[in-house]
Amino acid sequence: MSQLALSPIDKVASIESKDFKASYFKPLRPLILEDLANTWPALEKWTPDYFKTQHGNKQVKVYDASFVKPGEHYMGGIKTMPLGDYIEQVMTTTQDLRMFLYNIKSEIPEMVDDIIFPTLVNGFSKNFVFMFFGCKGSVTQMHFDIDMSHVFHTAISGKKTITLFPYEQGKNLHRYPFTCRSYVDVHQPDYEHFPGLKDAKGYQVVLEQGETLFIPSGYWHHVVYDEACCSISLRCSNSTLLGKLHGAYNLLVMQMVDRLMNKLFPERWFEWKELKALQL
Ligand SMILES: O=C(O)CCC(=O)C(=O)O
Repeated sequence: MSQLALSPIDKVASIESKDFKASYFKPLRPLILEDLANTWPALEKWTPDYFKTQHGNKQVKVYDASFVKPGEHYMGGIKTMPLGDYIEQVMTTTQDLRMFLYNIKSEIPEMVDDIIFPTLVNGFSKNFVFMFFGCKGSVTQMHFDIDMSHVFHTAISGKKTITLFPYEQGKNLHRYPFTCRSYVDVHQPDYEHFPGLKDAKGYQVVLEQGETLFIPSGYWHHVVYDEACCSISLRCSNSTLLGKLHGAYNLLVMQMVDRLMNKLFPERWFEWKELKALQL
């Protein structure tokens, strides 16, 4: 069976704001920025020892693949544990166990001082600074960010393989209705179950420590943790009225319907979404 059509992503050592806006931000093209985070104190400071000694007692929610399965853990964590214990698991095990969308601004505000907000574009959110952590072997399933923000995703430590598709490829990815999710596995594509994948055109990159990936608004992304990895996502609001309305609809209507239906009829609702997703 043929390979997925995946192109490499442009990489720059540095870029002027006007060039970034013209060539990547406005046309919604992903980019790897090598220098965006190179002066962040976080890169040196956030070692396993730092997390254990400074914030080890902090209770954190952890996630696995049940995040995308119907039932009680759908769109939620599987358990809460001390950060120090989680870091120990990250350092010593291979398994799918992640911290996801952990807002350091509200949870551990002093950590935000270890980050420098970029000046490439305006509109960075200072209130939502999300940290992601994963053991080697963790997977973040294919999705796009529900609020339609642009995302600047920096690997603070470790590396991960990220596969991206533009928003318009949702049909080829068999998007599940009322969600921002797809259940395709880009590393072992099942073309019989998901025939649209044959026509999907995207990008793939191994994001190395210190690099930042610009994920334009609405881009689908699937992440495999090749190593234990800690990263930060800075969000930049969608500046178009249509983008803002789209994000608000997703959050306030689409997500609510999906969560309610999962609560009421988990299996039947999931089966209905799958049926629709497979009807290309
Ligand atoms: O790296 C990850 O595990 C997920 C990142 C992500 O989904 C995001 O930054 O929006």
